[in-house]
Amino acid sequence: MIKRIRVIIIGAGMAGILAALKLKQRGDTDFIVYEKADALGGTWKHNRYPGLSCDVPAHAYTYSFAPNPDWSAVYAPGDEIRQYFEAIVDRYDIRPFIHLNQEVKQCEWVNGGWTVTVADGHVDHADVLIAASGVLHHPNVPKIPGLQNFEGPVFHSAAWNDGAQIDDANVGVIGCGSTGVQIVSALSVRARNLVHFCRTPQWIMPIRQRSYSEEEKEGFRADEGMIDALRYGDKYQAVLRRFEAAVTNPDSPEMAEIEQIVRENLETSVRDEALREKLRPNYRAACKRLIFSGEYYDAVQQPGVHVEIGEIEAVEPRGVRTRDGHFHELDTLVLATGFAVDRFIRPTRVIGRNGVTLDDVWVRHPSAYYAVSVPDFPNFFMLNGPSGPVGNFSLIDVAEIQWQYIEQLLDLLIEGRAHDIAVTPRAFEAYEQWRAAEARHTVFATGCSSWYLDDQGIPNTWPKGLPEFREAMAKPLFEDYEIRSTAAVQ
Ligand code: NA7
Repeated sequence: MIKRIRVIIIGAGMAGILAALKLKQRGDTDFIVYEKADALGGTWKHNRYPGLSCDVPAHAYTYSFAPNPDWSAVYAPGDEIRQYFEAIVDRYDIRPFIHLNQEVKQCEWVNGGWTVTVADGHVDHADVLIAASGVLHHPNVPKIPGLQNFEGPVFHSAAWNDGAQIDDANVGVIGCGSTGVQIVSALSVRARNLVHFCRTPQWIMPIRQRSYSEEEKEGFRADEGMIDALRYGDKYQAVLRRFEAAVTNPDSPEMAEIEQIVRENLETSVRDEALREKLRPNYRAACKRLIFSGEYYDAVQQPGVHVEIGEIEAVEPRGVRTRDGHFHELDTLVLATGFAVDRFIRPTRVIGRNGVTLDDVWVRHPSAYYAVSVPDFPNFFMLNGPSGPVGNFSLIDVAEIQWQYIEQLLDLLIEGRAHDIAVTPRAFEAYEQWRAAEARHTVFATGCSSWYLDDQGIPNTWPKGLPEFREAMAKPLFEDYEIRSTAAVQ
């Protein structure tokens, strides 16, 4: 017996678009995508700051089934990635299924199905809920004394203020994650004075950004195999495997190699000894998410660019004062201070069986069985949910692996073999124990602060490489799921 199920997808970023087009291709479900923003693209719609690019090579940060011969550069600029997703939505004809400006406020499991309430008050119903609401989404606005008193424009990197004075202005950038490093690299040739407030210095992996020539793009168009060779060929795959070996075993020769590369980058790129020592981190490479940049060290050695390491004392109406009493007069202040990383689908209220909410289950930190399923939340599946692979992988690869896994669970519903499915509490706990124990051995746990760590300081990440993730996700262990039949529900 085939049942036509209805699926609600929350979020029209990379993962939500993936789910939608895959369901459209199957043709055996009804589905709808709710997106709270006024346009699709998720991260690539919200982030528009100068210098934005993806630090995963463009041909690897692409849906596997929709290669793009037209990428302009080895590392694609953010707006080009946004345009790629727009083009995909049209190519797969899923725009009519995407409802913009529709923020989902609450999802509740009632009478064997999901009741979904949207901000405008309308209520929808579905058999299955797919949370594709992103990982790094809610800006972290730092609690720095006096921040609210700054007289010039002050804004978060994910809410870029196009009206703010940058060219020939005095600009401050707080934060030196991937975002702050990209912004500083881009603004170093535009601002009159640029101050990078960097609480904790970062290790920088040098990369060579370059544009693809027209001949190269022509080659990609004529022969998709050339794109595959870049993405799946030995060279790039070997880089990934070496990186995974390093991250999962900090004592490995692969980690020693990374440490040597980033140390050498610092030694050879930064000429002034005092600046070099200021920029030298006191923790292991890749403990924080490794920064990929071929430009940052050059940028901070430009005239008019200054790096302040350490804590900020206070923001004052005309600038920023550091702990040593030094005052930097500024026209514009950019907060590249990262995101609230424990939110996932929240603040949307998700209520599972017996009134249990995600806030209840995630009271310590967000977690999910293989980053996909949570006990007592039947037919609720996440893409890029908590504790998934987050190292310097392509999250598109991760979402595709997760989707083919989720589809196998959907098949049980569509084929009428189940009415609802959720991981059992036992399997969830066993998985979480294994994952956390393994994660303690990764480089992320070697003594630095980062957005990977949970409230206990344990990396809230998949603790192995991508091939292991792919293998583990190839087929669900159905014995780990509570699979209820229609009869049991009625
Ligand atoms: P990240 O990587 O979380 O970096 C945030 C930065 O902001 C980091 O340097 C923080 O310093 C700094 N920060 C946060 N709060 C403060 C306060 N209160 N004072 C000073 N500095 C502060 O975010 P990104 O946006 O750069 O990158 C996020 C991800 O996007 C990245 O990993 C890629 O996946 C893409 P800290 O290191 O905590 O001392």
